[in-house]
Amino acid sequence: MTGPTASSASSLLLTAGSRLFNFKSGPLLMGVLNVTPDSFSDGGAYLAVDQALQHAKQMQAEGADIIDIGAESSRPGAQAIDEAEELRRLLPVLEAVHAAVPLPLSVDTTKAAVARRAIQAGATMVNDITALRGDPLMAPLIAQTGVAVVLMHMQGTPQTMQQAPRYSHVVEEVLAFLRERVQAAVSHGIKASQIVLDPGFGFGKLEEHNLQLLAEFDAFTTLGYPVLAGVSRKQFIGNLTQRPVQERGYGTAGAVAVAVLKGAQIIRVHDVRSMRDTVSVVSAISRHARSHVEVSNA
Ligand code: HH2
Repeated sequence: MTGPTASSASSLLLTAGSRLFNFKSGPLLMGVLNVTPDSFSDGGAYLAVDQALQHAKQMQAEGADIIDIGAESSRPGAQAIDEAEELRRLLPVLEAVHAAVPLPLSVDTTKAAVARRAIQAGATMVNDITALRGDPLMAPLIAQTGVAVVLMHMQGTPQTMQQAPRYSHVVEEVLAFLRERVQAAVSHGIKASQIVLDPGFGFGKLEEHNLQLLAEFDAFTTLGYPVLAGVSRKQFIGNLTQRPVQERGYGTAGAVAVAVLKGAQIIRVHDVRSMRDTVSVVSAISRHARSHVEVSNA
């Protein structure tokens, strides 16, 4: 199955409520705003509304295109929280950011009730790490509201996913999963133009799996949907660089560069300023390489 405009990555479209993204000026940068006490790299830093708002404004100033707000950590072994607690953390921040920052807002949640309240408060994208498998009400909600949705691959759940990840062919299996989740989404009335795909770096994957997914990242772009890469500060980068989580910026830049060269359209990052520069340089090289090939083929 292919998406709305599989023939050319440069003609991909994404609709998120009334917003339309065409990726013509390069990949979009999604800045992460975690309003959690326990996220793996920035837990506790932005729990208070004014700190969170300040961080959102800073990410806007540094060149973020989208802000992804999450109130429940999905790090390996994270404690699941209930809907009331997630809303208590999320809504005041989302409302404050929506009022002050004119960027599209994404909500990182697996619960339809949380997504519904977030959409009412201004979110136009739902980043669902279960790819619509976590809550049967999520797919109908996305179809009814017309917001964009990120369908991400994960083997297991955040509580169990890093215990024994196992694949015979990681790229093939993730591709098959994403194709199947697109079918499921479309069967609920979600339009192809609402869908973003994500191979889910670190979600039930060993270092070798993450490296394989990155090395063959272009395989995901052939599905015909925008593809998101979420590599920022992740454990495999820590393993490769022997750096603690706050010192993985250069390692992250290496992985982001590969994802952009191999066609990623949305890059999810914690460090917007440095990754804006990384994405600008690599996507310019990538566009230059493509136009050069087009000219020499003409
Ligand atoms: N990674 C994290 C969370 N959400 N969503 C998508 N679509 N893709 C990802 O790779 C992804 C994601 C983990 O990062 P972070 O939000 O910083 O950590 P935590 O889950 O501990 O809050």
